[in-house]
Amino acid sequence: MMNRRSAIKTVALAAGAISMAPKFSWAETDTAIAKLTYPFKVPDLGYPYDALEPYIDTLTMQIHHDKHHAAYVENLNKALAGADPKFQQLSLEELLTSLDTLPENVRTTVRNNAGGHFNHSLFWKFLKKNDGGKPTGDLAKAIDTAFGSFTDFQKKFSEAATKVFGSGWAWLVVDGKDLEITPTPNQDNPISKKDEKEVPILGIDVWEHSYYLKHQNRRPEYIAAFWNAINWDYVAERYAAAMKG
Ligand code: MN3
Repeated sequence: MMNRRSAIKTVALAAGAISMAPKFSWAETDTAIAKLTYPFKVPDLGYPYDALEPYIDTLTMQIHHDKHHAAYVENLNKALAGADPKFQQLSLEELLTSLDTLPENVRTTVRNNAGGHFNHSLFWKFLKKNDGGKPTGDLAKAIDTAFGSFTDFQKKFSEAATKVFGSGWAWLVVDGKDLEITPTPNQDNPISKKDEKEVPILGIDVWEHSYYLKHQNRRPEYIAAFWNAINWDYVAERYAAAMKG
């Protein structure tokens, strides 16, 4: 049995392991989301449920935000409530960049639900009705450089989103100074990758809960509609911040 002294030592070692986890420096514009701490709350959508009609329907937005996102937040809080208090002090970003330092009994729950909370908090901000609008300025230039043209980028991103097997996300990330498209399974976020330093600047949720009510099994139809509901100003802000970071 562990005596008090070795128990304290174990805690100190674990704390040391956390501070040694690779530090991910998040862009300034994202501080609000990345630096959130326990107890987590579902953020306001920031616009009415019907703001994205007809591209993303009102009922889907309502259930997606109020039920699905809320469930991730609730499950994350529950997992952390039962964990060592020092893990309650980690920000959302710190949790997701040091998953392997978390106790095994909460690691998967935190991975799925901190991921779900982070991804969805970003997702609501990625969305704004644009009626076919396109990126401009430096972001537009970077997309042309990386993918040939905006049309080629749309094609590649849509393809990546279509191909995600089961539930997951497709992301546009800044890796170093380059733009790349990368999928993640489940609620994983690119910031958790150990061998890459990717900053997600745009992402599409391709879990069925994000399109099934309107599009049933027709994921490509939802992906086509998504292009009319991207907040390019926010994506450009994230791009600029990631290039500075
Ligand atoms: Mn979702």
